[in-house]
Amino acid sequence: NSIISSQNNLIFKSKLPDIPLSNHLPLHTYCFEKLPEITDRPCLIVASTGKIYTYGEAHLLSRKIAAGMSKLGIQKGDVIMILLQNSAEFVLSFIAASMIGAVATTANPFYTAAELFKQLTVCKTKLIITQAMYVDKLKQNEENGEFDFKIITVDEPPVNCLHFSVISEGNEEELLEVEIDPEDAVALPFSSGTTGLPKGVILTHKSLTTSVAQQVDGENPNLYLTTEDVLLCVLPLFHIFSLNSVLLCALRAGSAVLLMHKFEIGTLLDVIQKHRVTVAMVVPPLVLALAKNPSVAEFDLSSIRLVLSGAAPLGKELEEALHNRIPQAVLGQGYGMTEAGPVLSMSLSFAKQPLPTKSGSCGTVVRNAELKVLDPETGHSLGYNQPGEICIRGQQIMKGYLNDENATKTTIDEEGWLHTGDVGYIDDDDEIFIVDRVKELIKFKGFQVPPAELEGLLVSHPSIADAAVVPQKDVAAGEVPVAFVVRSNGFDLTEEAVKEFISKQVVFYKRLHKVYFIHAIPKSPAGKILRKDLRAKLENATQT
Ligand code: 4UV
Repeated sequence: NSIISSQNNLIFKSKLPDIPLSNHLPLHTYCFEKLPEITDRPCLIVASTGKIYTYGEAHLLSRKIAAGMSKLGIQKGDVIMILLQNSAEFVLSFIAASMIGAVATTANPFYTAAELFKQLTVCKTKLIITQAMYVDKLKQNEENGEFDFKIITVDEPPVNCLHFSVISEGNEEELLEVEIDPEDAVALPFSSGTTGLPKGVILTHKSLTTSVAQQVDGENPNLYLTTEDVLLCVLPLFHIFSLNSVLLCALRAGSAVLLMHKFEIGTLLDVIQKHRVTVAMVVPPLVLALAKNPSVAEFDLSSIRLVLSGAAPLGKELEEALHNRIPQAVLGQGYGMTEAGPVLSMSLSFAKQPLPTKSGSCGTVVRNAELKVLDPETGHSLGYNQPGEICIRGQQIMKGYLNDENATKTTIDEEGWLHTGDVGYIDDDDEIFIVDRVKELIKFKGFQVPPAELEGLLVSHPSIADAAVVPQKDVAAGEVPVAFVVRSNGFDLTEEAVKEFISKQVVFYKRLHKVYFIHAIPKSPAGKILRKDLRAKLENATQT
């Protein structure tokens, strides 16, 4: 067993030995370290057009874009926003930003203008790379706020916007070397973490190179990828799961990345068959589609050797149903959290020398990291088979939240432990099982729905006195947000009106699925919403 006792802490480690980390390197240097050996291998495959970029081409184009960004005035430490579906432009811009020491913040292109406004305000973005159809939302913000950003579109640019060629036709010979410290930020995804509103998560070059190394480096990598692999990249790259475990891991290993800009089951099956996808990173709703959709039987999925599910709990029955569909593939889970860099654990069935794993487990803690399970009552760390809050420590975790010292302090304690807000236990074989979540977060198909954001919107309604938003279990989405609402005057406000009020202001997956009117929101003496009570109320309501 891999438990050690130190200073009153019971600490779990990987069953794989620690490895030397190359985390002194800037992210782009680390990812393209083996470039000379793989220059002509496919790096990016654009599913919609069939266009292939070799490693050599991808690297050269990134250098051109980096030079182009510099010429536009982007400097070390500046934040650029990538507001795109999965595409070659997304990938190349991300790498280019790293090359000049800039920081890429990513956002969902489907966000409303108001949702984007918050992220733009916090980040002070200098440049936004997007598509013409999203420019209106950005322009609305330009009028509202004190912004000073340039907009580049990958398609025909609207007025006052530039075309992507302005940067992609940069002269790589003019690219100046910038000094990059491993502690410099490179990515700035947004996450609400354990409480409150979405915050900028500072991931440094060191965080991401460490996380990728923990997965794919070493003699016996935890996630064994080769230059022959073709990875399915259908999960959005603006979320850290796809960015890290699909894109960056693939680049480091020299595998090909098959970019799909959206999920549609027919197209997905078609491109898996056509491009002989070997590795599929998925979320549970995708497992459901692959396991249950009748059209799956019409396609040849025999190339798939590995399916990694993450971002939300995967039920045993679903895992078994998928196994029946693609019996040759190894199935398992990864467990991540944006703030954790992001990967905490991964199935050892994906290792070069695989170990047997159990259905329902989220794998074993990654190497070069420490994990402990905290008793929420006593604050003591727990041993095998006892559920508590999962905490992780290692060089991969975030540096902190952008401009939010308080939230950083409540998430990473003085000893460097990051508290996840997830409840789980470690079984006798060192496998992690997540059983509950003590944080506020709701996950709709793996997407973050921060209750505090919806509560803020609800109480801004003139007829709402108080509100609380909690998750309700849902077969297709895992969880959906539902609201408890206290009306402020009379009983005129209807469920429909509340739902509509919210849906106008948020991206589709944050929409309320049900509204319950109550007289008062249960709160602790300190004024905290008693979410557990509300969740219990829901369970009773749905059982009867
Ligand atoms: O911050 P976030 O949206 O981050 C993620 C990241 C997921 C992964 C998964 C596998 C990878 O290899 C990887 O690179 C990234 O989802 O949400 C974090 C919360 O999502 C829940 C849990 O509550 C986290 O704190 N979650 C994530 N993975 C799992 C999960 C899982 N396998 N099982 C249950 N819950």
